[in-house]
Amino acid sequence: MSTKDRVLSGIQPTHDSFHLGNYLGAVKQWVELQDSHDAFYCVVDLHALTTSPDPTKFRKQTLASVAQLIALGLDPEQCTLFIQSHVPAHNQLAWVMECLAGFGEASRMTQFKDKSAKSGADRTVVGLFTYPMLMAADILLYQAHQVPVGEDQRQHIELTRDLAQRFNTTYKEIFTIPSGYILKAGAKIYDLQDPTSKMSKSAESPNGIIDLMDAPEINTKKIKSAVTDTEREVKFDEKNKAGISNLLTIYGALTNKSIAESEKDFEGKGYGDFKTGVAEVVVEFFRPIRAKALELLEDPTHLNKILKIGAEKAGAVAEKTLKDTYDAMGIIPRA
Ligand code: AQP
Repeated sequence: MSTKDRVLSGIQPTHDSFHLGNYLGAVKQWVELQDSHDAFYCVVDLHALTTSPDPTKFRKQTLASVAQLIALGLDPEQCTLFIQSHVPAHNQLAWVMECLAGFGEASRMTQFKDKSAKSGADRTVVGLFTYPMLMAADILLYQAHQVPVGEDQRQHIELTRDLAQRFNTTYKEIFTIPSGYILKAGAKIYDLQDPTSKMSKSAESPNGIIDLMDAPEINTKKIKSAVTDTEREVKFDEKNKAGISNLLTIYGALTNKSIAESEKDFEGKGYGDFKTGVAEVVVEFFRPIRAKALELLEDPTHLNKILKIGAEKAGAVAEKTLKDTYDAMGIIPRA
């Protein structure tokens, strides 16, 4: 067994492409952590069912998500890459988590409150309410020490910690208590058209989202049309210059420069030149990744082989935790 600390994270296959927020907030850290940690990463298709996806599109998006993760730098030899539904223990432990979580604490999850407020109570599925308990199961099954996610997931990680602690004190010390691995810079990338809202796959308009699978011209146009302010100086000031600050964060994260260095690159330059500079960096960063993802998608057999190995490795760890959990709760194993 590996002596390295373990990490786990997941991403939903809800769209044809991941966006820049998914990459900078989460996947960039996944790639970095796969060498130093025993890393488990999954495409959380069961979570995505809360969005009632079209079955034909969903199949494609799930495989496209796997291809993008590999193209972004996940190495299936270094990490365990799998699809959540291929390991049934996720659903099984989720039920245990649902029986531990209080209705009140689940009702306080802001992601549920925001999303259900958007679609209205009648169109909100129960799965959206129980989503954080499935996420807790994802994490706890693998005894993850760290969970690399964006800022929007902080509350779900806190709930996971509470549930793990509650289980451990009520029954037996089964679960590792995980911590969020949330960076300061890049943990929240904002919509280019509304730089006070997070860049989000489900935003009403696609104009503020940079999708990694989009053609370079589309992303260049979106960056050049990003909302800024009436001033002239390229300076980081989240309160008064949200749009410029967001672009500086993106530029710095993709070039591995600090905010001060990024500001310096555009000293004395206007917003037009700045946007052109950011667009070039984004487009050149994603160009080879998009090409690699498209190439991988031409060979689904190869991707499925990777996923089979991933599911076997993940299943072995998950089943052991589930067995220990059931045992601690007094559930009799099948003879
Ligand atoms: N804007 C963001 N900035 C930083 N990190 C972000 N993440 C998502 N948006 C941002 C991080 O991406 C990872 C995968 O999240 P997910 O599969 O839950 O993605 P999502 O929530 O479907 O992505 P969206 O775009 O935010 O979708 P909707 O609109 O459905 O809510 C997570 O680690 C997340 O923190």
